[in-house]
Amino acid sequence: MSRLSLRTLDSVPAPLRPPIDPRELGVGIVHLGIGAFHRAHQAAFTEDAIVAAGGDWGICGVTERSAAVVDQLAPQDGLYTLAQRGADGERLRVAGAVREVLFARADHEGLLSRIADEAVHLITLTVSEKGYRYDATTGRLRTDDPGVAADLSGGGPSTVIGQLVAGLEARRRAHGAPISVVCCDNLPDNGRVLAGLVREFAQRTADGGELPAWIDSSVRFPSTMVDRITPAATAGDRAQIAAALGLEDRGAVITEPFRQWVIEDDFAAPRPAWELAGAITTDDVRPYERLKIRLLNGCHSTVAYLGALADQELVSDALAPGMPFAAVLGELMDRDAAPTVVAPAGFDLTAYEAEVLERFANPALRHRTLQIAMDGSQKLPQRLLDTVRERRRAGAEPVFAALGVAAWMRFVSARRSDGGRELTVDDPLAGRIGARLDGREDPPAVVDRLLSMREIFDDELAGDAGLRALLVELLGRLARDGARRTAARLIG
Ligand code: CS2
Repeated sequence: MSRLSLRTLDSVPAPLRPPIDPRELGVGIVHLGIGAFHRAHQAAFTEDAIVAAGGDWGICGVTERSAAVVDQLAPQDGLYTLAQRGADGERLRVAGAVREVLFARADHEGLLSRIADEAVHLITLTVSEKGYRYDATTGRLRTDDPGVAADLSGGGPSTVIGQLVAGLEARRRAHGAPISVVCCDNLPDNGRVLAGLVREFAQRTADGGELPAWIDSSVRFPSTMVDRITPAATAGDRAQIAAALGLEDRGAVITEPFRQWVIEDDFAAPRPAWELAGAITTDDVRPYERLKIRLLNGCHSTVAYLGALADQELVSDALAPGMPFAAVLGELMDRDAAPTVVAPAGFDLTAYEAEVLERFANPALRHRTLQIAMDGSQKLPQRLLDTVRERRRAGAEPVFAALGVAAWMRFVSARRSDGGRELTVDDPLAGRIGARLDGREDPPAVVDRLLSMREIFDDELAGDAGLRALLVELLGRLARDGARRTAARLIG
């Protein structure tokens, strides 16, 4: 079977072809971290914005950790199929906004010259929580991280922040045209966090040079809230899409119909008319951001650990009727997370909560609990621990958010499901967590040892005796009764 590419595009059924002409599109955006999420989210918004208002907003997608995406997309001239799966079936469309792909580690010069290109006005990022290499409790760069340290001493650059600073310096030297850097990861205050890291790195390397001042005057870092559930595509998905397309597509992406992007309208240079594609522009993203991270992502991580412990491969299975987990997530949102957020004016929180559960239950998505369980140490602080801390300050006992934390503790300490299946801890801190636990599985020891990890739990949480008791109790129940029965009793 031939492969999808510009050459074969004409053989794709007409309604499935991109609504723009990819051949005509110049590159205006450099995107760091071109995984499935970017292709389902910002690339889709960008393509629709081009349809609505034009502009040379083609994307140069940069892959950070492996060349796999280059192997998928370069032979396809950046084309890939977006398969949107909802209750009313599947909608396929070939997406055309990605115009080139490069592997940062293999082509530093290519990356720097793209960032320095005057036709480029935006750098967007989806490099996941761990890509920022920062300490979530202080917002500072982790200079003890070997990659950061190597970049600071003039290597690579191999880290995202190192690449950004090197690219911005190349741009300043070339012509100094303003540019916006848009973080699209699930971090609170993501634009401000990223700006802080870039400034800190620039100050450490530029030695009083002109870069920090140029960044202050010519670069903006708007915050954004992004939302679209995008599970990893499987070989089965690719085979099914190939059958519909009549072409092989190694870059196909599966996603849900829902998509949301809330963007702080603070740009240094032109941008696509994303609002014409449905994005919300605002001067304060924070209410949306907190809401999404604490309700949706907090629930996602909780159902990932509880579901994996209960031998549920898919989120939709864990939330099927008869399972207790949907009710647990409802309580988590209602009782624990919602009281800690201030919803944007006119926002219907009850409808939002119902929609989150409905989206998670979408059986066509086949989202694996283990995919979401990855990188827990990087996700827990903003997804669950901020909620727990705020509820404790208000004198409450956030049982359901604590259950999510306890389920993570059970997951990383037992490393097997209730049915005896092996569970792998895929996390940048996996080694440190394993060393700290040292094989202990008894609840008080597990709770104390994990609470003592300052990379995850701050002093306030670690010193809260009431919280410790709650976690010991919940972890004890998970170990004794299993995730399913523990959840059922809590909602009983
Ligand atoms: C998920 C998110 O993998 C995860 O940790 O919680 O990727 C989630 O699917 C997205 O944030 C939805 O917008």
